[in-house]
Amino acid sequence: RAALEQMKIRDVIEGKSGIGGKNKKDVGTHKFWGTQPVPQLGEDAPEEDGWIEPSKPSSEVRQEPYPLPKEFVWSYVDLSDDAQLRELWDLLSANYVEDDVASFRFLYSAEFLRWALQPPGWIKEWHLGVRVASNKKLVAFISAIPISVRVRANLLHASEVNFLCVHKKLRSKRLAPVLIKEVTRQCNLRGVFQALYTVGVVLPTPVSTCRYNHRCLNISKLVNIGFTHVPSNMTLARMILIHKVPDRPRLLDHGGLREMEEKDIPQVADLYSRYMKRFGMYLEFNQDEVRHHFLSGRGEGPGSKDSWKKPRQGQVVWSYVIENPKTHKITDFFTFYSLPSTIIGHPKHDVLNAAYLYYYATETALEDGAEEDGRLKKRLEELIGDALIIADQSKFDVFNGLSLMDNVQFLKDLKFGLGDGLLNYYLFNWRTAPLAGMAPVGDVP
Ligand code: MYA
Repeated sequence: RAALEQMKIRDVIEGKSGIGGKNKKDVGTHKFWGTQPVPQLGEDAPEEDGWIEPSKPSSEVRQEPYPLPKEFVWSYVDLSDDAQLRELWDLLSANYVEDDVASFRFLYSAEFLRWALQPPGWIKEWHLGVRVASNKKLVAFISAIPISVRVRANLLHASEVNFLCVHKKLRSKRLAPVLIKEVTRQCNLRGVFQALYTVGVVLPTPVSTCRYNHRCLNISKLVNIGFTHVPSNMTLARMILIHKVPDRPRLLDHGGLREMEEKDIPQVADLYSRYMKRFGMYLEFNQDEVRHHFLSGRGEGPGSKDSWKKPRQGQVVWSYVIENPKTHKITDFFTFYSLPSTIIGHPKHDVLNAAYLYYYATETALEDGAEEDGRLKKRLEELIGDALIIADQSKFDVFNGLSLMDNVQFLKDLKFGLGDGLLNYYLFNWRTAPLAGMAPVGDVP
């Protein structure tokens, strides 16, 4: 069974499963996606990487917004304004992504939305809302943020599109294609002609497909809400025992583990970029972006030696480094973020507190032969094992990780279980052959 599970993970990262699953429509039935500059389903892998439609000067880009049905108007959502941030939160918390059987719905916090949508260089016209003309209620949204994404040999100045949402009462009216075309126009006006996005369903055409894996922490709650079940050969008590993690991070006392600080940014940025070169697709981060993604979402309150025990007020991201005490060199780091879900219609529990593994890097990966002789696996198990302990102390119920980067090295031995969810990665207006191991993108819907 173990071997089978491992094989499933491999199939997924190599793009063999997922694509062509139950969500696949026949080639040619995508009325909208069939008209867009994306590889169509069933197309052969390209011989060379490159754009599908050429870029054009902004004067040649359509100057007027795409028309909406007459009862709606376009509206930029200004997330620096608390009232508008609240409107977006209201829309998403009631209408955003749910699982297949509508048991859970993502519940992004307001702090998370600001963190995800206002990275360095964010553009106000890329936070695009649709309101009802008569009462100004926000009923749909789409966003883009600027990114530099490396895809094999090319560095693309692109956007990352996320938080596409149409109010439940307005579904299936072809509003989503209008939102996508308008955000494309807004990107084009800024000279951006490529985009990256992740979607649970299969559209034309994923560049890679990853599977979610879940490390259960709060077993009683997860069993109670139906997130997981007690296997027939086990009792609940035994399951709790098997999944118990230590109380204190193992690398804390002698291993050099501490919270990341401002002074670590240059070293973390350098380690990140050297480590990421191992993958076929990843985001390039400059130091400002490292600061934003790893430090700015940490909420209120000073850091303390014991902060691993307790989240701060409004904390979105948890970032830790390993510093060699003699040389002061940062040899490793790991980060994870908080993305709760509403538990729909449960009598006792209303929120699932989930942590998501975000970026990590280790010098060990860059040492000769470390992958082959098991050193990399051992180091990653130490690092991510401590991430699990910190998440457990911070009262997360579950810790999620995708089957990408070096994750397959540790997922099984750290007792992650395979989830049902797949996440498809897409590139807009860029052809490249399917990609296996790659880095996570921003946050994942
Ligand atoms: S992924 C998260 C998406 N959001 C949700 O799942 C929240 C809950 N669901 C909804 O709010 C609605 O169901 C949505 C669709 C809004 C998803 N991505 O208006 P419709 C195609 C792309 O009648 P609705 C995220 O945020 C569908 O195949 N296309 O449908 C990343 C069909 O086209 P075709 C999607 O259900 C978003 C058409 O839309 C998606 O009322 C990246 C039907 O339209 C989807 N998730 O609304 C967007 N779902 O007939 C692309 C359905 O051809 C960005 N569809 O099959 C592209 C890059 C743009 C920038 C380029 C810059 C250069």
